[in-house]
Amino acid sequence: MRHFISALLGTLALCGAAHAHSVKKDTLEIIHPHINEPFAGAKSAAAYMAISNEGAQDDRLIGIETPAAKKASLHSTEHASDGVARMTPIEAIDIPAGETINLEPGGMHIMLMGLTGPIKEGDMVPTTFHFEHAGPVAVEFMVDPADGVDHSKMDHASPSN
Ligand SMILES: [Cu+2]
Repeated sequence: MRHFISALLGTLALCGAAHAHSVKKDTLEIIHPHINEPFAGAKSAAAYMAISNEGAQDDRLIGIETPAAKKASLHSTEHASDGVARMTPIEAIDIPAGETINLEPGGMHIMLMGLTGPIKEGDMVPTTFHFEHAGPVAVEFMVDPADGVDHSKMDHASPSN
């Protein structure tokens, strides 16, 4: 199946390893970076993955760029006492040595805001991750089936989101 998708998207391929489910740079591994297909017309989408650091040095994810959105932000989710989950922008995501950090629904995630075009299941969305120590890493988000959550309607702490 992966080969079939790769063949379809061959013209978009940036490099040979880009369609694998994980991306390695030095001792960092970004595992299954993905977006669930957003609703048609959605202005934003959330991306999830796990990032493991098998090295001896702590690292931090400090930013993401993608042509698929006007802005990509790092978000945490805080669960208030009223039961409402609110997402707030964070400066960086720490990836301590020897640990695996999960970016998942209800927790930290990457928010693509101001989508520049439709994102459909099966697409590969190109991005560049910036790590404090490992530097820039080319990563593609795989677009998985819709999860039924209209992320754009979730409560964001900042009105500019
Ligand atoms: Cu968010």
